[in-house]
Amino acid sequence: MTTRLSALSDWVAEIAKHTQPDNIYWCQGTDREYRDLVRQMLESDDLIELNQEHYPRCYLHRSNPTDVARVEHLTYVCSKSKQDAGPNNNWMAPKAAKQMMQNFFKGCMRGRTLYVIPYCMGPLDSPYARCGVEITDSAYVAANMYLMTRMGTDALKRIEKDGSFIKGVHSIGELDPERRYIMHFPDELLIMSYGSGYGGNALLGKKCHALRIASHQARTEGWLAEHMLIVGLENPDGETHYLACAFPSACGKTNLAMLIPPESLAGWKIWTLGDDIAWMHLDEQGQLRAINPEAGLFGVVPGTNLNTNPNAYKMIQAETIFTNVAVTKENDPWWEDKNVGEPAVDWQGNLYDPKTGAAAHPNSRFTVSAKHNPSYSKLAEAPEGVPISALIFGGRRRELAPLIYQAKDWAHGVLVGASVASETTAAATGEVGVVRRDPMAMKPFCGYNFADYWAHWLSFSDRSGSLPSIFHVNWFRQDTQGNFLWPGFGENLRVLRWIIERCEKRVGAVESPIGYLPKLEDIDCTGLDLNKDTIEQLLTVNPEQWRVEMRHIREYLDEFGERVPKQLLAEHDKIVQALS
Ligand code: OXD
Ligand code: MN
Repeated sequence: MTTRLSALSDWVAEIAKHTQPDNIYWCQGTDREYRDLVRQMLESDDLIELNQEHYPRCYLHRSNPTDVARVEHLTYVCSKSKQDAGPNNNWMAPKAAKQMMQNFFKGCMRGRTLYVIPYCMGPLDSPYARCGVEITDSAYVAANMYLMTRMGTDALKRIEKDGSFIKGVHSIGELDPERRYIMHFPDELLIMSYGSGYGGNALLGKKCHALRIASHQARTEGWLAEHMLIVGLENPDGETHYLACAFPSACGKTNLAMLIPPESLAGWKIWTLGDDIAWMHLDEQGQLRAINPEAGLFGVVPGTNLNTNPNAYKMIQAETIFTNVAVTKENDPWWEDKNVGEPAVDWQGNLYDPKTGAAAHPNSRFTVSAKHNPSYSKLAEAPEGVPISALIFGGRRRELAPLIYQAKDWAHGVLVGASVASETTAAATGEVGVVRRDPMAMKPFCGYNFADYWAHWLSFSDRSGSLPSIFHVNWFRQDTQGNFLWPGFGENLRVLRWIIERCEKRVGAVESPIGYLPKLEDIDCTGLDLNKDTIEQLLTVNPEQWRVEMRHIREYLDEFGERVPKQLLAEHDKIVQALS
């Protein structure tokens, strides 16, 4: 197969000439092709067959132990000027970056196959979808892209119709951490990634295209590319509201996207549109509408069980690629908090020894098509996307942030988003419990200067009078002994329900300096083991702590200098005044 689009065939020829592969293969995106890729990888030991009776068509991939996570320090945004990339990104001059990458890529595919993967981010017939082509020498990447995106012949047809596409060149290279870089060239709509086979570094449709490059495109074209899950909440009367929610890593995004209503909210249904990325456009009526550009999930495995996320647990019983989990004696996949079975072999393939740490890597992953999610929304394929009723930001804060509050208006909501911060957990390396600023949960993913990004967010209120309300949640408040005050998981629906009632203007609120809070009686806590004091604690604002927080927020905003929108600073001043 090849293409009638010369911009594409010429580019593939140029990359092949430079990288010297033995073969070139154009992916078609058929099930049969996926089976062939799996068979080849079983032969080359890139995949290991798991117990096919217990886990049909499930396989395990073991990464190089130095290549198990995104590498933010090796990820660069190479805009023309350093100021355009902003203090939130690593920057290298485009010419120097390209030269370095060209040197790495020279002849790197000798003895390998070059896969051409045309893909479409978003439903194939959606005006909001955007396409890309990834060139890679990794069959694992091709197989994962099959599960995660709409790829192959149909995507190629759309690319030929559009006449344009994002270019992504990837090679696993030598998997040498010294020769590993993930480079973005937003002005050329180009990604070059070398030396890693790990998801976020290598599956270029996801973080590289759908967030870093797309956020840049979205700014020029007037839309938003966000690190947000999209979920539909259907009430017992059959009415559904859609929410888009941004949380930093380790705040339970996938769990929230697939939540199971608690018994006390029987009759409610949850529909998942996406668990990681939302592309949002204003329609002609000024309604914000979202699509999920992805078609699959690349989720963290440890902690997934029948209590924390029953839908995800069921979804990964078949047709799943596991990366870096442990295995049991029966050759079933195993991970910490699976609550079933015992590990026999750890994620590196060694006999499991508890003294050497976790059996599954803390960042071990599942890749699975979203079709297998029991709560997958039919509207995930709707070309026009879904109308968004509310945007929700959140973070992991032991103290300070109440369980829920609502921003007073759009501009205040943008400040709430820009102020998102979260405490680090044991799942990441480094100190635990340190507060990290992560505006809109986009710190690792915004492809341009955050100051310009906040200005872009603020500009939406000039274009629509019916923007969604903005909220902030914190499921992670703790008492002085370190016990969580709020039960979390499915019970979070009680809070989401208040959000919907606010959107429908069916419930009042209490005004506070930081925004609107629920009246105690408006969060339904029936059946929960929570006393009134705890609920009060969850919903109070401590002015002392907030004054300190506002100082930290201001210091953070000031790091972005003159470019920070005055309107954002004015929103900050308003809160400081209200607190004093
Ligand atoms: C992810 C992340 O993998 O945000 O989705 O790190
Ligand atoms: Mn993510």
